[in-house]
Amino acid sequence: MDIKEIRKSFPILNQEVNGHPLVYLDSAATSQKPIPVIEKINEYYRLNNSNVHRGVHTLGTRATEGYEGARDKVKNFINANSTKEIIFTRGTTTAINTVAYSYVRLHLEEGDEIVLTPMEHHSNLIPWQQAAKAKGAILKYIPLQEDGSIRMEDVENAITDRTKLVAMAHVSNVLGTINPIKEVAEIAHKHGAKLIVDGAQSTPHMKIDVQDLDCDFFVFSGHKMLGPSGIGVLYGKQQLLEEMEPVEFGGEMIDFVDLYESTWKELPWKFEGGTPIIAGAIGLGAAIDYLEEIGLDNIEKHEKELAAYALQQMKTIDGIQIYGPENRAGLVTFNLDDVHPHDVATALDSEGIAIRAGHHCAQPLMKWLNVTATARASFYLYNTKEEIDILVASLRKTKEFFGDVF
Ligand code: 7TS
Repeated sequence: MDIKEIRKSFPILNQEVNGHPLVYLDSAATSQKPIPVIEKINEYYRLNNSNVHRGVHTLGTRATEGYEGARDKVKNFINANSTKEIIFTRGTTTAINTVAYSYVRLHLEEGDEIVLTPMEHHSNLIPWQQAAKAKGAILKYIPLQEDGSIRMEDVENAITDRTKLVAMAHVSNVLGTINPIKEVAEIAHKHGAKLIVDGAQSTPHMKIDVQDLDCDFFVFSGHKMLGPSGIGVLYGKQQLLEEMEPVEFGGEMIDFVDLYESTWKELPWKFEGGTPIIAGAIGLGAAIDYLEEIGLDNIEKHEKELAAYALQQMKTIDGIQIYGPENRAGLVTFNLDDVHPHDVATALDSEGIAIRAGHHCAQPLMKWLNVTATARASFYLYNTKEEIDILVASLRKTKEFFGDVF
């Protein structure tokens, strides 16, 4: 993988921020976009813009082909069985809420259990709290080990015949933990439960095969994988999606409408009420082409190397606390002594380094870590070891500065 060449595709990286070359280490929040993605969206609006699935005119046909072509790319990208299983949504959050409102509320009864982990992003937690409250169901949590991983025997203990659903992040956005989804799916299915996987932090960084994982639902966001914001994907096994009622009603998703009764289109369109996210889907398709050209295996390997190097270097900083397991995805979450993470992020920003600070939409996990907030550096295919050296040098400087203040 030629990182220098790759970086040429990301014009945003080639700038100074606060008088320093930009070091962008916040891709877990959102990734930057390569020129082919920007140009594809540009081309769509310049040449092909039209609404889909209705016009018989040429632009309408081009827009429809672009939109449905993107669906086909997504299907191949995650190895789904059929494009009927690929629903375009606004992002991970909307996809999870769709399953919570439609599938889960349909099947959930009083006393049923939903099994989660304490590492979930709020988007994979609050929809289940709300569904459980509405139906009198119970939330159960698989405990975390000290390093932020889960043990299979705890998974075995948590999932029982009363479990209707297991909801789990593939990769934690805070700890970088990579969860054993395939094994969890097997246990869930043994008990007749369904598994929804939050793939927001895995899909951009590793090869996903939903048939191999055998999860029932899998969701992710385009903006974290080089695509535009406002587009995401809900994958569901066809039979489950067939059973489900739409959540949004209106144009585009209907078959026949009468004054008192209506019927829906077939999959996947029954879940895509209103004019869909056409340019977003086309942009996501271009992002998939770009990722596939470089190869997910190469990207994963590069990020693992960066994470291992960052861990090794950051550990040498006096007073640093690093969270998460040794075997992790491409991010490092940490605190620097008593310096507030917002102060760390502000100090780094003054040197052109972008990291995230805060609770990372994982307040229960912050509580478990016994902190109110952390700092997080996250990596992607365009980051380099040199950038990690800059981060580490700047962290040392920050530590010394605040050390003098305290
Ligand atoms: N699930 C996980 C694991 C995430 O990391 C995020 C976003 C979401 C769900 C929600 O995705 P959305 O596209 O619907 O917003 N995570 C982060 C983050 O870590 N920093 O900013 C957003």
